Formats: sequence, structure tokens, C-alpha cells
Amino acid sequence: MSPSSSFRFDSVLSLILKDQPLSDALQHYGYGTAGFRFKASIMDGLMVRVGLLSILLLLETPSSEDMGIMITASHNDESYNGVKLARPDGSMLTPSQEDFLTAWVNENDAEKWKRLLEDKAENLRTNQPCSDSERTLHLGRDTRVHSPHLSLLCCQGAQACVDALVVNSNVRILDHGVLTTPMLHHIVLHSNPQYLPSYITPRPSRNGYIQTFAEAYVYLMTHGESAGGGTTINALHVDGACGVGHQAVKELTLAIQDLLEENDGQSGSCTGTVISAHNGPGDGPLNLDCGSEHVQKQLLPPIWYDGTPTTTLDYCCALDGDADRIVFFGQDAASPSTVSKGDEDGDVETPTGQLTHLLDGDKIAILIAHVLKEKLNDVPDGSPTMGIVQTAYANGASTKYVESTLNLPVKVAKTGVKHLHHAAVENFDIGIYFEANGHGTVVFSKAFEEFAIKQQQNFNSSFFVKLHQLINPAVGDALCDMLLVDFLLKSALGGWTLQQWNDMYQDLPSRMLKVKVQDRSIIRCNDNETECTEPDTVQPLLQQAMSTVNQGRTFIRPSGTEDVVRVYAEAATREEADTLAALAAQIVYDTCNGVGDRPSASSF
Ligand code: 16G
Ligand code: MG
Repeated sequence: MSPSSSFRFDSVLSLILKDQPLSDALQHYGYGTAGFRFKASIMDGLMVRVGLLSILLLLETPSSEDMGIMITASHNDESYNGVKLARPDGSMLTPSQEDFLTAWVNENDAEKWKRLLEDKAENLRTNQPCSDSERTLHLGRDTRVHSPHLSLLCCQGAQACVDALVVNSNVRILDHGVLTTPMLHHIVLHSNPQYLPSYITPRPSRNGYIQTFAEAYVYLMTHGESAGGGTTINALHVDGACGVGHQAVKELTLAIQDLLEENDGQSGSCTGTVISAHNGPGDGPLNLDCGSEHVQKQLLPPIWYDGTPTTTLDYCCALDGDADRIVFFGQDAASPSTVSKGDEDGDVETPTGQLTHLLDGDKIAILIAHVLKEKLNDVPDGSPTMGIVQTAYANGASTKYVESTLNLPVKVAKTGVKHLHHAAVENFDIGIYFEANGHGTVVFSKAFEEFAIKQQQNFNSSFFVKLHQLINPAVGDALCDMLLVDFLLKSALGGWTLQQWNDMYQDLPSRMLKVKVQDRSIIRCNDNETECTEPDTVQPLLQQAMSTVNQGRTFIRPSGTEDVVRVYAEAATREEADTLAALAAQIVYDTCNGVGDRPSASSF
């Protein structure tokens, strides 16, 4: 080791161990289902380390490939923040990369750090993997107040690592500023075009993202069977959760309008949907009584902070705080005082109205599958395979509809987007995956790409190519999903309402509960979390409880994001679903060392 490189390591070590030490407010920083996520006030030291370690991960990728870092805490309140990494193909970290990151983020031994850096430097000297190729670490952040500060710390850690380790190399740190999570994934994927099909032009920027999806949407809206054919165009009201998705919706809408105007004359009477964005940053508190998590879990419309609508809104959708989830809904005219919000002067009653429909991730997946099945029926043989990936939380009625009515296979994956994504990639040419909470997308295989190209070349049909262009293959994306659903309802299905969509099947009544236990890590589940394997007394008792109600299904799992055990139950009637949920919660409490009051049937 040369003295100069030792000196450089000293400056890195002093940054992570002395200038920005890890907060001692937490004993261990765990990489959860969706990255590191904590109160923003304890994240400074963590961010420097994540920046540094991201450069090490970037240098470990086999060839010249880019990676990304997104700073957001999604649907959590404003006091939280988080950081997650995106791999070259736009997806999330592998389990071994997560383990590496978690182990080193929590390491405070200067000697161990020094050895890691020395090994890395030695490795670079021997293998020189990036001497002639440029690699970029892309950074994006949401609109939380502390995001710029945390992003800066992350850049500092990354830059210190580059300065210390990577002599004469082309490693760039590119801060894109404010982005939605799917925009960051898009940029990382488009920076590694070897992962894109030939018919998707690489556009690794915010504007490239907007143009890619606006163009595909406008093409599909103006070339579909019902395009310009008198489709009812009612406005789509978008709840941006007072977060980063709001501005992106506005940009996308403007780009769509520009393209439609350019197209005018060729496209006949198609004027596109009027998309009206509400709840931007500063209009109200981030994710508070608004956004997809609120609408889906509370079964209430959002507060429209920019002025409460007093009329019925029959076509709405809500994004989450980083715009990677979406649910659709309709709402009745605002009725007074549905939500009570406290402020310094006492209670303020805010009129919100009632939900008329809720179209969640299960319903979005089925809408997509329904239309694609029809389209594939129309093409000559050799169709790509198609299937749906759900989690155990998918309503039993949706699973039955897919298997019995659509005649498509269903795979059940473990909770967490990365599990669904992989199951979709591994099992199908067209893999449609959605969590009930509204996170999802469609992934396409190489065989699908060849099929889509053949359809275009031999049969003059660009539908499948354009469909692929409208979908973000890297990650669930609220904005693409919004445009896709709008196209399916308005054009592909000739003008369906939310009511018609909702009537495809009726959900079984369901109930979710949380139970506190002393140590939730004693609970183990099978691969797709439909059964509890440890403690071994639990599952027989759950089976017994299920047999007491009609169409009963219940499962329990330790949460990956909160210190609770989650209970899900569904059954033929509301009463039976509630009874089953209460029984399952009591089983967890009794067999897994419950804390606090024993759950009872009257708790809801
Ligand atoms: C995270 C996951 C989400 C999952 C949720 C489950 C990502 C990007 N997000 O938010 O997919 O539904 O965790 O939370 O993977 P739980 O383990 O607390 O139930
Ligand atoms: Mg999110």
C-alpha cells in the first residue's frame, strides 16, 4: 500500500467515523422490504455510508453499468426518509448486495473499514475493470424537506470513495435532483440500454421519461379501435399525496397535450383525457389524509387540499408519496365532517365525501389481463404466455376470477415488490404483477419482444410494441399505470366507467389487523406466506378457525416494516370476515406472546 493511498483512506475513514458518525439512536440499521427507512433525524451518518458503499457496489458490477440511489420514504409521513438502490436493469438489489450493504453500514471498526478499502483498491489495481469505460451513480430524491440535505451527504460519501479509490477512472456521480422513484429506475434502466428491447429508444433523463410515456400513450389513444370514435372524455382527478408525483403528472399532461396538438388532423376527434393534478407539495402535509395508502386502507377519498370538491367525482386516482403506487376510485359529493383533524385551535372538520368505488392493485391487474387476453385471442398462434403474480393479500375473489374466468395462471409471491417482480420475470412472457396496495407493472420476456416485432412487421399491428413502450418494466409506476388504465378504459374497452370495471367481480369482505407480540421474529411462514410454519401450534389453530366460516381464508405474517404481526382474513360475509380476523388475532396473541390487551371481536 502506497503512503498516498493510505492517506486517502484516512480521509474516508475520518468522514464516516468522525465527521458523520452513525447515529447511536439505533442499534442496527436494517435494509427493509424497500430499503433503509427511518426518522430523517437519525440518517446523516447512514447516508454518507450508503453513498460510499454504492460506489463499491457500482465498481463490482461485471462490465460498464450504471446504478441508482433514490432518497424517499414513500407513503410514510414527512418526518421519515429513506434510501434505496437501483440495479443496472432498473430493479432492486440482490439479497447478497443487501447483505453486504447492511453489514457495512452498521460497521464501526476502523481497522475493518481500512481492510475493505485496501482490498478494494488492490482488486481495482489488478483487474482495472473500469479503466476505459464510464460508470455513473444516478441520484434522485423526493420533495421532503430533508431530502436535499440527505442527498448531499450521500454524494459526499460517494465522492470521498471515488477520490480515495478510483485513480484515473471514469466514475461519475450524477444528481438528477427531484424525481419520482420510477423515474430514477427508468433513468438507470435507460442508461444500460442492453436491457431494453430494440424498439425502446434509450432516454436516460427526466424529460426522456416524460416523452417516452407521453408518446406511447398518445399513439395508443389515437390509433385504437375506438380512437376518436365518440369516447366520453371525462376528467381524471389525480391526488398527488402532496408529494413528488404531482409535478410529474403536470409535466406528463403538458407533453401529452403538445403531442395531441401536433397530431391534430391525423387523429380525428381524439382530444385525450383531461388530467387534473391536485395535492402538490405544500398544498397539505405529505401523505396525510391523502394519497393511495390513505384511500386504500381507510376506504375514504383524500382531502383535496386545493379546494374540496363539492360535486361528485366519478373518475379519480391517488398516488403514494413517491409515485410508485396507484389506486383508482370514485367519490360521492362531499358530505360534511367525515374526517376530523386536530390543529392548534382545536378540531377542524374537513368534508371529504364517500368512496363509491375502490379499484386496487388486484383490479388493475385483472383489467390489464382482460384486455390483453382479448388481443392475444385475435392473433394467429404462437402467442406468448401470460400470467398474474399476486401476494397472499390478493382478494380470493380476484384469484378465482383470474383462474376460472380469464383461465390464466396465478403465482403467489411473498410480500414485497422484488419478490413479485422476480416471480413475474421467471414464470411468464407477459408477467402482470400487482400488490393489492397498487404497486405493480407488467414485465415482458425476449419471446414477447420477438412476438411484438413480428406483429408489427408481418401484420402491421403496433399494439404490442406500443403497449410495451407505455409500461415501465423496471418497477411499479403510478404514472404509467395511470395512462395504461386510462387507455384501456377509454379506448381499448370503448369507454368503460369505473362502475363497469368494478362489476367484473365482487371482492369478498376482508379485514386486516395488527397484533403486538414480544418478539415477532419467532414467527416463520412458508415461501409465499400463505401458511405459518413456526411456532408449529399456530397453523392447525388457523385451519380450525377457517373451517368455522364460509369461504374463510386467513394468514398471519410478521411485518417487514413495523414491529407488529399482520393478520389478514376474508370470508363470505362482513360478519364472518371480522369474526375470522378476531379469531386469528387471538391465536397470534395466545401462541406468540402477545403484548397489551388480548384482541377481541369487538375491537372493530
Ligand atoms: C414495502 C414494500 C411493499 C410491501 C410493504 C409490506 C417495496 C418497494 N415496498 O412498502 O411492496 O407491500 O412493504 O409492508 O417493496 P409490511 O411488511 O409491513 O406488511
Ligand atoms: Mg412508494
